[in-house]
Amino acid sequence: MNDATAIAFHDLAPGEDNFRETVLRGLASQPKALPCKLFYDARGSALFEAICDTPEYYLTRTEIGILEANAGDIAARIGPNCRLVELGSGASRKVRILLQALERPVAYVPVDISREHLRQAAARLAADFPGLPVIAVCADYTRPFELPPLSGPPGKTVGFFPGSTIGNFEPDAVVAFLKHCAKLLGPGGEMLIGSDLKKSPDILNAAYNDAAGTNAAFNLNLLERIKSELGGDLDIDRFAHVAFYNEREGRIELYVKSLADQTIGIAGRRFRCAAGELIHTENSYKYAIPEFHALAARAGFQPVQTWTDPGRLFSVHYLRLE
Ligand code: AVI
Repeated sequence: MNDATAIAFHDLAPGEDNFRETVLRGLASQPKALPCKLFYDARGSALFEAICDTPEYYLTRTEIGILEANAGDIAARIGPNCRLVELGSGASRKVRILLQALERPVAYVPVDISREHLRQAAARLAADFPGLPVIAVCADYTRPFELPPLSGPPGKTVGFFPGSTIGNFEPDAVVAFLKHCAKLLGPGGEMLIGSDLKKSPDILNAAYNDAAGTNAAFNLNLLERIKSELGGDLDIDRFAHVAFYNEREGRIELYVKSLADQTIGIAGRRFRCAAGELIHTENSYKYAIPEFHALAARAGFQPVQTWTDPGRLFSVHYLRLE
């Protein structure tokens, strides 16, 4: 490691997902469904950042407010000399609130699949926290991987998973993911996880249908990707963004809706879409606090403390492996 920058980069060479195969499989399935991880090309990632700034999407600013208001409390829970491992670290923004409050953190370990993004975010963070070793790991955090050895004085290894990204997993996949985090962090592992709460459908529906159309652009960008990367033969104007809260399932569901009888052509194959047909693109689960605790318990994690905002819009959970 170079002391001037204090950055190490471990490239676990995550396999590229095959966009074409995933799209062909999703459009051939009945009902049609495309996985939400396909949203995040460069434009999709920028559109998601823009969603976070819309007045209707309360999640990001509320979670930041919770972290800021309770940073001292969280830091006291974590204690001195921790190794903080952020899963899907992206721009590494929210973690700064924690790093400022923590007592002598031994290392910050951002884990992300996007190599260049990770390199740049790690460099920016190391520059802003001189003396803090930043050990970047390029890996697909949804699949099993191992952390590099993290030396230094004894302290906890704590996983950080903000943003309610956990809500984009199906509940069984949450349990599988937390079990894999348990293995990654080792005995006594602890986690800090942001999770959106159940609330009035009006607030939820507005968050995913902002007036400026940012969610719509984000969702329809998947069709833009199919057009530009796969030479897809389709007319984006004949599809619309649909998002609504399914109260029975406790989740926002996102779809692109076909506005006409039409076909999508890709690589010599044609997929018929009926007028009104929905192509599923994402679920975003909302958990009441006891529901989230019950899911975590299925993976062996016990709740230690949960923080919310005064409006009880969002929750941040501190969990410990039992
Ligand atoms: C990344 N994830 C937590 C967002 C969410 O709220 O489920 C993705 C998103 N989809 C539409 N708007 C934002």
